[in-house]
Formats: sequence, structure tokens, C-alpha cells
Amino acid sequence: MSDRLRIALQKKGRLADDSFALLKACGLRFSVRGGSLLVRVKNMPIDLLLVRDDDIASFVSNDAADIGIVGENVLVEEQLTSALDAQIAMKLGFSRCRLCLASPERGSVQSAADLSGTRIATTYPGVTGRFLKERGISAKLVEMKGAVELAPSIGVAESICDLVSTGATLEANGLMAFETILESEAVLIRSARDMSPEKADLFDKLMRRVEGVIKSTD
Ligand code: PRT
Ligand code: ZN
Repeated sequence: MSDRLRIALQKKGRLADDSFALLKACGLRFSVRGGSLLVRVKNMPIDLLLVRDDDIASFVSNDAADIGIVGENVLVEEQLTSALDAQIAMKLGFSRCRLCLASPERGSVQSAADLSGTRIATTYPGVTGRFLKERGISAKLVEMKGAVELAPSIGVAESICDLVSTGATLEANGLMAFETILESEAVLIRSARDMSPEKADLFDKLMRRVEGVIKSTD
């Protein structure tokens, strides 16, 4: 890879704006307008790789980027379901949400104790499966790519395990959260591999700035 520190970021979505704002507050000068996937930081030897959030941890793990910003929920899920060589360098405090088990208000599942022998729809089979294993619960995971909140009403599952922030989506679908299985926020990740001395210096400098910005906005 090049000598420039490469940071993988979400191009568009719930992580993107706060990630850009954090790096700008750290003094990085760049413009993400236009469709470019690789954006050059004007005043430092840093490039930004703008991608889907689902690719960030694997890019960091596979040396396509040195560091990245991703939801802890996505990182933990990928750590559990694929061999990932990426670790949390710092928690960032934005894009907070909870991965929750939820079910219809008057359905057969009202708590974790009712889950045995039922079906749970989720896009997070790794984290949900870990929870079931820890609790010794035997339930079937129904993997979905999206619209998980519809699963109980269409008869695909008795409950769901999905991300919640305000709770409005659950409420709109007549669902109630009965258990939080993971608290999540945006995290800065890096690979476990050694960086060149130049990159390591730049990374340390950036980390100190990120820390300063996070402290000043607490
Ligand atoms: O296009 P790309 O693949 O990059 O983005 P994406 O659509 O996969 O992800 P995006 O941008 O929606 O979310 C990115 C990250 O933001 C997630 O991985 C979480 O770490 C974090 N985040 C924070 C959330 C939410 N809050 C959130 N509320 N991600 C998703 N949601 C969804 C949730 O899945 C549910 O459908 O919002 C709905 C619930 O929201 P409430 O407010 O109604 O409870
Ligand atoms: Zn995604």
C-alpha cells in the first residue's frame, strides 16, 4: 500500500456525516463532494476510502485501508462470522444504537425465557447466536437482509433481533423490545499488523487529535 495513511469511511448513511465532521475537527482538509471513492486529504498524507459500511472492517483487515470508522455492531458481527484481523482503537461516541430482541406486543414471546423452539429473524446471526448460546437457548435464526421488523407480521418468525435507536420503527410495527443484547457506537478500528514507522507516527498524532476532539465535545 502507499505511504499515505488510508482511512475507510462510510460514503453515505448514519455514520458518514459524523465521521467526516470528526476528521475535519481533527484538522484534516478535504471535500467529499462528487462521486469519488478515494479522496485526498489536502494538508496531510492521508487518503479517505469512501465505501459501504459493510466493507470497512474487511478492508482494514485485508490491508486495503489502515484504519476505519464503523459501527461496533457491524465489527462484532463480522468478528463472530468471519476471520477478521481488525480491532477497536477508540470508541467515538456517535451513531449510538442497541441491538435488541423484540416481539409483537401480545405474541407468544414476551421475554428471553420464551424463545426456546421459536424463530428469530435478524441480520445479525453472529451476535444473536452468541447470546442464545450464552443463555443456553435453542431457537432458529432466520437470516434476513433487511425489513426485519416485518418478519412477525408476515409469519416468518415469532420475534426479531434488530438495531433500535429511537424505537419509532418497533412501535410503528407493533413490536416491543424485551432484551438488549449489544450496545453499539461508532468505533475507530485498525488492523493488528504493524504500520511503517511514518504511518505509525501519523496514526498516533491522529489518535491524539481524535481524543482531544471527543473530550471537548463530551
Ligand atoms: O449503505 P451502507 O451499507 O453503507 O449503510 P447501511 O444502510 O447498512 O447502514 P446505516 O447507514 O443505516 O447505519 C450505519 C450504522 O449506524 C449501523 O451499523 C449502526 O452502527 C448505526 N445506527 C445507529 C443505526 C441506527 N442507529 C438505526 N436506527 N443503524 C440502523 N438503524 C436502523 C435499524 O436497523 C432500524 O431499521 O433504523 C431503524 C430503527 O431506528 P429507530 O430510530 O426507529 O429505532
Ligand atoms: Zn450496510
